[in-house]
Amino acid sequence: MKITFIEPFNDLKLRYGKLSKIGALMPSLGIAFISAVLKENRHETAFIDPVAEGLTHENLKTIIKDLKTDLIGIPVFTTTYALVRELVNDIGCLRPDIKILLGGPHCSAFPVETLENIKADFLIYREGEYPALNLLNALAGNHDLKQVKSLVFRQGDAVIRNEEAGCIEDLDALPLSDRSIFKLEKYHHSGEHRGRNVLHLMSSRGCPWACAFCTTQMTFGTRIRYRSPENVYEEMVHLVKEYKADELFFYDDTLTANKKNIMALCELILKNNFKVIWGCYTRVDCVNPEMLTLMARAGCYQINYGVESGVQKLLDIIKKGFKVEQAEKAVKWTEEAGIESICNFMLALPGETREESLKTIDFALRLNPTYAQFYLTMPYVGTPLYEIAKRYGTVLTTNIDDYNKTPWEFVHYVPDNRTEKELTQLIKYAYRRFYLRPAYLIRRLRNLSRLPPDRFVKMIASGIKMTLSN
Ligand code: B12
Ligand code: SF4
Repeated sequence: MKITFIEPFNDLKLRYGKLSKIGALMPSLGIAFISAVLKENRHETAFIDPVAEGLTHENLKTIIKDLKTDLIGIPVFTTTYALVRELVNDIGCLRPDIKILLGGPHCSAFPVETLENIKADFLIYREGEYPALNLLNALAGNHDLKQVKSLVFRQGDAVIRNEEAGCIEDLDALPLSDRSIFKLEKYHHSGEHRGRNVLHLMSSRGCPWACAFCTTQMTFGTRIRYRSPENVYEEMVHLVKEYKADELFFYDDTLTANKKNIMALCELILKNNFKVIWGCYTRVDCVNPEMLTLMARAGCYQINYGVESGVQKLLDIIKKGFKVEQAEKAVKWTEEAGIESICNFMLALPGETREESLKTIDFALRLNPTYAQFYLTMPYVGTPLYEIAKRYGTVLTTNIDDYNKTPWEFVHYVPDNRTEKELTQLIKYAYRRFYLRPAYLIRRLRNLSRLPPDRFVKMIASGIKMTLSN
């Protein structure tokens, strides 16, 4: 069977607002994994990304009219829900003969409701690789769809949800993700990356922490499963040799969760004298100086931390599970190891007063990471944060179509005794305070020269736009 994956029209302006010039446009790693498993089992796959390929709505419609495929697969994020609904309606009008399959983070959070409200034929929740394979096999052999675990499908007017497939236990058994379906030259990473050809990979899935705002566990569960360091190393080499990647970025939620594994991976890189720069996401309570020094020696040049707040009471409300002091230590150790740090902060958390917002901004200045990103709190329906947020303030919109609005330009949530107007000003104030410090600007100008020149110019222009706009 042949499945064609189509991304919805999520253009950069919609995703990043004023930061659209430096925002990332990356192909979906989830689809690359599914494609690899399907191809290994003799199915055919293709991929269309209208934004990356510069298509207009009319171009895409023409392509869909002539499409030779048995199935269309569409990823759904909460941010792209409205766009997917539109795309599914268009496909339904143009090609009622093609079946449509949905999957992705929003489907894992709301499997039945999503298929009830979007007129697709099938939906797969949680990890998609083997359920997608089982669905294609079932369709090819005309087998009973009730046997396909993690599938949601229609039967007459009813929407049927099959039992869950469970997590993939042996991640090494998965084939290397399939990048050949992407037109990789059409993509770019966000402005702060040094590489021109940045490719991403994942060495683990799942997360045992329980931050109240997060939806990762709905797809990947609460237990971390790891690929072996040898298997991860093999993919790193493959991406550099086959795809000429000049930077790799790990999409693991917490790359350093298992100290033994990350140390072993770094040792492998060093032993083989393998040269590539790389970055990752991790938690501030999962690093130490010894590990960071080894990571730096093995090519790590950038770490992205979710610091969220400088106020312990607020960190506790969102169940972040670490102490403010741990963030201070982690950023200090990271910079001392010669690794850039990116710290993300959530402003207007439930229960946050104006004084506490200012305290978080001051904290960001004190940490003095290489980059800081400030977001206004956006409580996702279905997360514990959504219920907590209602207790401490007003969720302004429950309309899912509003979730595609950027959390640094649109106010989704107002804590008690605060106003929408004040929060709109606050986020700009945070960026101005952080980025327009003379000492910071001097430090950055020195280091920005490590970026490719065109990206350097875009970073400066976007920074000015973001910090000075009304
Ligand atoms: C990398 C990343 C990004 C990249 C995007 C890169 C890309 N094109 O994928 C960047 C940095 C740009 C980004 C931005 C944002 N992100 Co993000 N991001 C991630 C991250 C860390 C990794 C994604 C990934 O590749 N995962 C690995 C692959 C294997 O998983 P997957 O894509 O989910 O795919 C699996 C299944 O979902 C399913 N599947 C996926 N697609 C499909 C399609 C079909 C047809 C089928 C059948 C199955 C299927 O099968 C796959 C294999 O098992 C995840 C966290 C995570 N652990 O996943 C958050 C995550 C996806 N992001 C999230 C969010 C909230 C955002 C932002 C809104 C953040 C913000 N505040 O601005 C923005 C959205 C921008 C926008 N408006 O579109 C949420 C999504 C929540 C949701 N319900 O939609 C996540 C889950 C983080 C979280 N902790 O909650 N993000
Ligand atoms: S924010 Fe990170 S650490 Fe917290 S639950 Fe999500 S993935 Fe886990």
